[in-house]
Amino acid sequence: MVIDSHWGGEPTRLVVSGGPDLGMGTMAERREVLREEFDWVRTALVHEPRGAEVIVGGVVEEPVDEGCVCGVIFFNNVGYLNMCGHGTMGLVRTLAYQGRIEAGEHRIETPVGEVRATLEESGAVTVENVASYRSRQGVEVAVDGYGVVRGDVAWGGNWFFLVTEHEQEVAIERVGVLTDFLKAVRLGLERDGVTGDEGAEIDHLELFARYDGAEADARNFVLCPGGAYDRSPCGTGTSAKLACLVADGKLGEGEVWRQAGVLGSVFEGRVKSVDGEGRVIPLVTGRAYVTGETEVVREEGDPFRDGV
Ligand code: PYC
Repeated sequence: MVIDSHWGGEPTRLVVSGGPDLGMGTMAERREVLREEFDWVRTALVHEPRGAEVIVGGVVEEPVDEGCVCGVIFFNNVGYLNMCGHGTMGLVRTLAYQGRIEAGEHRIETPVGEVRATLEESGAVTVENVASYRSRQGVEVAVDGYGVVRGDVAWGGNWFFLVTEHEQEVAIERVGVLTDFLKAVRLGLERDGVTGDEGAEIDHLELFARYDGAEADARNFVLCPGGAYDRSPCGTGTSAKLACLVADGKLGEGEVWRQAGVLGSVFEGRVKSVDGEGRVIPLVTGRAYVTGETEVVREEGDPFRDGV
């Protein structure tokens, strides 16, 4: 059984029962079992004809630590995620929809560590994400057809390249153009061997622009690893942005940064704390909605039952 939800237009599809037996290891260990032995779960749920490239999927797991409400492993159309902000908001709303949790703080295990999520009576969810930080500042990349762009490499639960200097207008009508631009930036990063720490692949790219209005401090456009763009402002991307703002001395503990996505939906980001090495504990608040509850059928003889 899967439950679908979305935050700000970005969908999340979670296996809540009947999923594969991944053992009782950590979420990082279970992610490898899922990848090696049950990748069809990912493709069946996220690829067409049942899914679409925009969907972030996940399996909800029994936690290792009984004090946690659950574990979760997120995936997308090309592979597995470390963490997912909008997906965690979707998970919390899904657990509440199922009657498994009530308002309050809940601990959740992910492949990159434990996160906390607070569900308000209003339905809003605040995710306290993993410690986030900027790894490299002002990296210049020569991008074919566009010239030199400059950005920061930062960790927010996934690895991001945050493009701050560019000539692009961020608007929903320009999704195709922005996607082409960030795909070209990705090729430049790959060519130049720009990575996250310890050679980790930079899987998400994020473009920032002014937001005209009082609701947000900036608008972003986020390209996900499989070529889809994030319809939401991206929870892990907002965490990476908070870390960069703190590193630049532009945001401090307790201060708020409101991040609009390309559709105009807004995450409220806050800096809970900063340690001596500049690692930020981000708080990201949003509101997810449940959109469906489905018994998945994989009919014998269907050549596309596990996705195209
Ligand atoms: O909200 O962290 C996020 C996210 C990652 C990919 C899509 N959304």
